[in-house]
Amino acid sequence: MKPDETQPSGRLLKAPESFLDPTGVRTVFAEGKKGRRDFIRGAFAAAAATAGAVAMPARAQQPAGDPAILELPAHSKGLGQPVVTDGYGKPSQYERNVQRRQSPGLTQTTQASVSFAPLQSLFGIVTPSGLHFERHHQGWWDIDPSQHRLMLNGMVKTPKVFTMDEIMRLPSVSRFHFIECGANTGMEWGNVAVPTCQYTHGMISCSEFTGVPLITLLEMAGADLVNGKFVLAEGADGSSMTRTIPMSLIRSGEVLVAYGQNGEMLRPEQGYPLRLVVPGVQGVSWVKYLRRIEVGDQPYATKDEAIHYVDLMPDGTHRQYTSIQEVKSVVTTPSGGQVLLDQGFYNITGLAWSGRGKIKHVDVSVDGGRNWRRARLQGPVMDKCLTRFHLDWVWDGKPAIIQSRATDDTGHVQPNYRQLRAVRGSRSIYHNNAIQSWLVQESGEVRNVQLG
Ligand SMILES: Nc1nc2c(c(=O)[nH]1)N[C@H]1C(S)=C(S)[C@@H](COP(=O)(O)O)O[C@H]1N2
Ligand SMILES: [Mo]
Repeated sequence: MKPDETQPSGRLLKAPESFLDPTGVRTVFAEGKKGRRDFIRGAFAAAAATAGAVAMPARAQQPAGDPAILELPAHSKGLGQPVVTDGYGKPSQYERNVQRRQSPGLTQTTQASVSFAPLQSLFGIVTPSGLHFERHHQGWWDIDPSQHRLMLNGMVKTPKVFTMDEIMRLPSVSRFHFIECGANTGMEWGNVAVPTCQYTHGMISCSEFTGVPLITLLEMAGADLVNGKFVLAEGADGSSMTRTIPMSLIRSGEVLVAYGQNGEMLRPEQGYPLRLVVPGVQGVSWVKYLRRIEVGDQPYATKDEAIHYVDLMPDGTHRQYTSIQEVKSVVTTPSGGQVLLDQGFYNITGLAWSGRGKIKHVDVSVDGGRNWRRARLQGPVMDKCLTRFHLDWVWDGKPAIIQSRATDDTGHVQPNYRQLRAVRGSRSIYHNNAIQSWLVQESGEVRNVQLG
């Protein structure tokens, strides 16, 4: 085969660092075509200019903007810090304000049991593990993984007890999914307008989870996958969290026995060393500190699904096992508590998700729902995962009501409050997926408002 003449010969190719040596660069590309040579010469000229960056341009050539750019700060002149070898990397000291927090809308108890993720400060779709929302029914634990065990029993041929080592040597998968507490946005049912999107929607987070499909473990134990229609998942903490999971979800391979979160082991707050990942289903079913899976032929109606996580309907009945988190979205900027400093361009951005599948589209209104524009979805758009959306907006300084309305690929559309209340009444706690409204006031201050 004739060698590609536009490419330099591999034999002569130097390591990238030698590109600072002009003779080296010329030798390497001597055989190349003119265009390529010119490009490299240009790049080299740019590199030389950068190397001489300490020689600042004269003031007369200075571009528009902050003149302080010409003053070299201490960090450009001195020796920086050594590598961090003695600990775990931390965010910048200037990001101290980005924290999970307790809601001002909840009764403060002696031991807090919910913290909300700062959605307004996050980019993309992944929640940094240290900012993942928390919900503990009986506090969290840092369990010794060498002591932790997972038992499989019930309708299985061979009841089994797994150690962490035994689980972690099995074939694993990694998948991005959101987890949302069924009570997320629950305060808004009662028209309690908590101030920021951290408190309205911050009981949601999204991570890459790594683990073993539960179906693999069930098959190893010889589970009866014909008559076994449900499993019971049980946690090892004092709340003895127990939830029924339908076998239909497990058979698809979606439900994971997970130990990994964003490339490392789960955080203790998230159930270290083992948690159930039940994509699309409300957070309570994602049992943390997972210690037991029992296979059965009917739902278990445990305390955690008989008293809690039931929906009070307008006729006074309770709806049970409504576990899917329906299509929902929220604008995270501009959002409650933020201030627009000036008129002009703003990037409206937010998050959308559906427990039924992928986000198909998101519409955004800046006039309280009269007109809608299609937002740009930022890839990747994944199944039962947060999706980031954006919309260009020029604020004219007048009051504006910003809303987002998501549609998923099963055709479900996020309702407004009037539509939601018509079906669900106003005394519920769980599964509020109504359209959120943020009022941008003339002052630029953004407030949480509810449109009827
Ligand atoms: N063992 C155990 N699992 C649990 C809980 C718990 O208190 N104990 N809380 C549940 C609830 S209500 C939710 S919303 C999620 C919260 O998960 P996170 O704390 O990782 O955000 O975990 C669920 N799994
Ligand atoms: Mo929850």
